[in-house]
Amino acid sequence: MSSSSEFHYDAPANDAQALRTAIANRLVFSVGKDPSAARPEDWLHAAAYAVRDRLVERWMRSTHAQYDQDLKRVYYLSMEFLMGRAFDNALLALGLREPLRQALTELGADMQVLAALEPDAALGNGGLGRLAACFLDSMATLGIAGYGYGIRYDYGMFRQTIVNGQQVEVPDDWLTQGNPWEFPRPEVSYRVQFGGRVTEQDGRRAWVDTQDVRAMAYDTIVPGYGTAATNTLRLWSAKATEEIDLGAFNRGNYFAAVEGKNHSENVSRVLYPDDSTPSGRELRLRQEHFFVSASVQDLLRRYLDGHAGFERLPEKVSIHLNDTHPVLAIPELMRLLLDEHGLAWADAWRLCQGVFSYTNHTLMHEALETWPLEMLGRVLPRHLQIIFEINGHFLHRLTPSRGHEVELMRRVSLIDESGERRVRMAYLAVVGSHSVNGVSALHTELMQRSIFADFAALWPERFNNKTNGITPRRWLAQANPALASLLDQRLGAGWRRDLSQLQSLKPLAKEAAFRKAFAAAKLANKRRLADWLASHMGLAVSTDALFDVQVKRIHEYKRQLLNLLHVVHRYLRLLDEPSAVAVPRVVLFAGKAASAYHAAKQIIRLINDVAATVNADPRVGDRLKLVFVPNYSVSLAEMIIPAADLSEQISTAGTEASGTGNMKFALNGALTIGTLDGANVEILEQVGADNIFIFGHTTPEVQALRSAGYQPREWMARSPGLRRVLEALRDGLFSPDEPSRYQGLYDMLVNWGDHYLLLADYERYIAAQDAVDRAYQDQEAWVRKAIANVAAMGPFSSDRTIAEYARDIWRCEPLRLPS
Ligand code: 26Q
Repeated sequence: MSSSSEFHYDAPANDAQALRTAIANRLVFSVGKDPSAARPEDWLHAAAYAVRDRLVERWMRSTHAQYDQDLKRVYYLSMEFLMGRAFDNALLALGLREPLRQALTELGADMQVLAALEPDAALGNGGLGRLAACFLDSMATLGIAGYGYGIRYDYGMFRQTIVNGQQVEVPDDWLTQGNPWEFPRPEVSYRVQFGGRVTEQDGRRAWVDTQDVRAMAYDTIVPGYGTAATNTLRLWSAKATEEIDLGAFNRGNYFAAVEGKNHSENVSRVLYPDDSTPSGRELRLRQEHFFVSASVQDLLRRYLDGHAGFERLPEKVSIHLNDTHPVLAIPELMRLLLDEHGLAWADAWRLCQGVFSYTNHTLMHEALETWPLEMLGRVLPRHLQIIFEINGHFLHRLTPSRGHEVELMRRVSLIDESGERRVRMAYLAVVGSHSVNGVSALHTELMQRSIFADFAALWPERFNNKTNGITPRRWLAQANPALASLLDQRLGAGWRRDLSQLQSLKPLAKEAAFRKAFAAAKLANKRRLADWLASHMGLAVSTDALFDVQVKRIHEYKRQLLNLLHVVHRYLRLLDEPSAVAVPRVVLFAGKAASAYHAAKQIIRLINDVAATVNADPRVGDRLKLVFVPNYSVSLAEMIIPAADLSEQISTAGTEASGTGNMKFALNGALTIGTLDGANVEILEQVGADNIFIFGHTTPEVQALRSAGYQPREWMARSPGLRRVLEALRDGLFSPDEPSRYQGLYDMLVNWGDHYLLLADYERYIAAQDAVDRAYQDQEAWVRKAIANVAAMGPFSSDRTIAEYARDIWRCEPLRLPS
């Protein structure tokens, strides 16, 4: 082996000629194909390798510099990373889009066509997973030594197909063509233990007779933008030989397919396709422990590589918990420090609290993770012991001087003793961390008044807000080249790294020429989407219509059904009086339903049934089109969002922790129709009331309605229009072949309590939609509002969010890179 002083490699060149040679070499030497035999996928892989080579150089420099500077490292632990495609993102970071396009053209390939062949890395469900991906992008861009740690699922988020109007899940075999972006690291592997029992000798515990799995690392480079700094996403895979029964993958036997082989080797097989409704299955618990144990072992090894003793751990290591899913990292770190490294309890606990921080992403009771003691004790007996001991110390310290201490202890205990005893993972996260944050101002406020009220009273200094953000690289520079190049012409290119520069757009809204160019960019994006709908769905839509878009996971609290009630209302009104509907609309939905979530699946079916009726009705024509785009994904979002005129953010106030789609739409010049929920509140503050359509009950009003005994029937009785719409659904106007199909949805709203208050917000929503129509009729004014939205989005860059995490929570310094 040569020592590093005599080791040389060629820094790869970046001109089109060099890239062309590099692609040709990679095709032959890495893909192993002759150009005459190469399929488009082979060319894509060759190009990906050529691009990756250019990243590796930066990666090595960054990794060395991090080590030399002994920087504090931030470990972002997340069950989900919704990365999407890597190709265009890497090109943007390297500034290679144009030379690579040219190189490929010379080789006879179309870069755009090749790029579209890359499967999304869909290792996440929705907002939480995409946030993790945006955060990685921002950490690299800001030079923070951040590592993502997660699971390399063989099968990511399922592919959604629509058969007879209904969702059918198909496995996402994203790795079958190989993944040119990842580096397998067979030498980086750790033993992860399950089951067994705990022995004690001379006060020292040992966890024995376990079933073990090996976790093997796969690394992906995370490029920073406008810097040579890069980071690493390290995903763990449990190598196994058996395959799950993928034939049996639809609802009902989706879980059965994996559960039958609920063995350790299946642990990294498939992402749980649940959003905000944890399923509580044992395999999920095993997944959580699997990746957390490997990650903690790996980061301790890296720490000990450069430091003797654990004293400086909190100074050199931050471990961030993305929701409660990785919370087992707390007892796992305790276990390693106590049992493997022989630390005393008090020292180990101080270190734990020093390194851990936790983000909460939901307040909904049914979404809070708890695990039955029985299961935890069986799968992770040592961890359960440690959790009991943490609980004992914690409860002991609560001052027993007040009369109600027993009641308080019952409330805050890490163990829920009502019914089947369960561990409350969110409480464990709060007790074991030095920082607990919410993801929008409203959510953080509610978090401290509801689920964590007792803890916020005990430790107010621990709680803080970090309003979410999105990366402007993917969500503007990549997704919206038309607007991006207009911004470059008028503002320069600096907005990509400093989104606050968009403020300078404000005065430009007064300039007719700018408004014209801005409107032209929006139209180009609408055409791009309309062409896609025509070629992929055989659907003709007019780009003159207002594009009204709701794309996100399908969930009752997000109220896609409220949106649909408006569509039905509009349809009926159109039939009554065609001239009353002056603004033509294309209403577009996309989103997946959790495979076991019946109500969400019914909503999808209803959207498709209404679409079939409305789109086929000759009386309607271009005045109303309803579209459900199947298989919503990061890549589809990149095409759909820039084409939107109107962004639907209509969750019941107090339910959506933040939302991040709301930010993506506004950044791309859509106006929001929304409730005062999540980050909508902050979007309103930034854009001003004239540039957004806010409606509906506020959080305190929602609470008041509920505690006064909300009666949805009364709201229906007071609104003949609403009643007509609901009865149309109930009586089968959109399901003539099975008139009672939507009786259940009707009952949920009218007879079973309408938990998310759709009926209470209906009239105000219709009024807000009428206001949208009126505003859209003045196109000049509409474009001014759209520009005002883009101009106000600076604060919603994830660079701002990450800078706040770094300053307030992680207390880390950025990398200094010699250029
Ligand atoms: C837990 C246990 C078992 C199976 C599944 C789960 C599970 C998986 C995913 C529970 C929750 C999730 C996802 C939650 C989520 O995406 N929350 C969203 O987070 C965004 C980023 O902060 C917010 O913007 C959204 O408001 C919030 O809904």
